[in-house]
Amino acid sequence: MPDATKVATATEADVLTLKDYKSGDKPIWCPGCGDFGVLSATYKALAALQLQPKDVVVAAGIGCSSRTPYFMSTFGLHGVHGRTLPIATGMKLANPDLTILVMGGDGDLMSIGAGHFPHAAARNVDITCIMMDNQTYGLTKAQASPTSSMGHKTRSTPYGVVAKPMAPVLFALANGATFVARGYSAKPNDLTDLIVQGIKHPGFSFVHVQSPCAEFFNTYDFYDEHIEELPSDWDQQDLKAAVNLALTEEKVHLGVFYQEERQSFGTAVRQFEPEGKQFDLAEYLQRFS
Ligand SMILES: Cc1ncc(C[n+]2csc(CCOP(=O)(O)OP(=O)(O)O)c2C)c(N)n1
Ligand code: SF4
Repeated sequence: MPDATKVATATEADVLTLKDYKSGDKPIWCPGCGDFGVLSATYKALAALQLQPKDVVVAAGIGCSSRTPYFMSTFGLHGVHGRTLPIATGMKLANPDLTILVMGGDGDLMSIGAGHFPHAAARNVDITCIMMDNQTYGLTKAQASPTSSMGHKTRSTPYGVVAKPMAPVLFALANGATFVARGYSAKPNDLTDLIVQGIKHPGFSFVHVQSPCAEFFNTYDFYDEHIEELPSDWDQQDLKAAVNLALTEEKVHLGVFYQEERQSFGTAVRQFEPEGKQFDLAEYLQRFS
């Protein structure tokens, strides 16, 4: 758990710069890890929005990518593998003023945590989920992940992966995410812009980031060759077009695929507050005595 005493205490009047979002702990990632680019884009996005570190929580599970909260001066949670989305949902309901970022890997969010993803998207919980996809389990030394390509040989798949890889953008679109974008860790400025838009969006924002694992699965050459920006006149309200594009395998498109405005989970739930009964713990426990 990141050290709460390190949460920055800038006053409202200060202009916040990148250093205000750094914890002082240096990332321990391998040289060339894509996660450096994602961390840098996240600092820049928070500074662009001038968010006070005390008003931001970065929630993560387990994995190399999930170590991100340690390197930030915001509040942070380094929780159980794959369980960040329900925890973040609770945090947002309890304190709607918080800006909550869920950050983790393709293993954390698409494997053990995949069961939570559709529900956070369908409920439209007002959080921003940034997934660092390196198509492998980096922390545990390179087993196959749900986004590994077919045929990919790893320690856990010595004859090659036989499953079709999950398509995270398609998964998010199919389950009702109201902001869906893709970035590349080697393009941190464009990624910053996507994260800014995701945070500003009032609902469930998913930013899928291709973030290569330099140590075990170095895909920089592949992405440098295959990425393609979305056209400048792309219609971000056209769900079917977004789905079709997400199905494309020839190119890896970057940009905002889709966004829509829909009531967030917190707003929907809070409208019933006047009808709600105050929960009386003593009275409740009495029933079991
Ligand atoms: C309940 C549980 N199961 C399995 C593990 C072992 N484990 C730790 S991290 C991880 C996968 C990490 O992959 P990913 O989320 O893609 O992150 P990366 O390290 O690649 O950034 C696994 C399987 C664990 N810590 N807890
Ligand atoms: S093992 Fe891979 S994902 Fe983990 S820090 Fe090293 S390069 Fe990054």
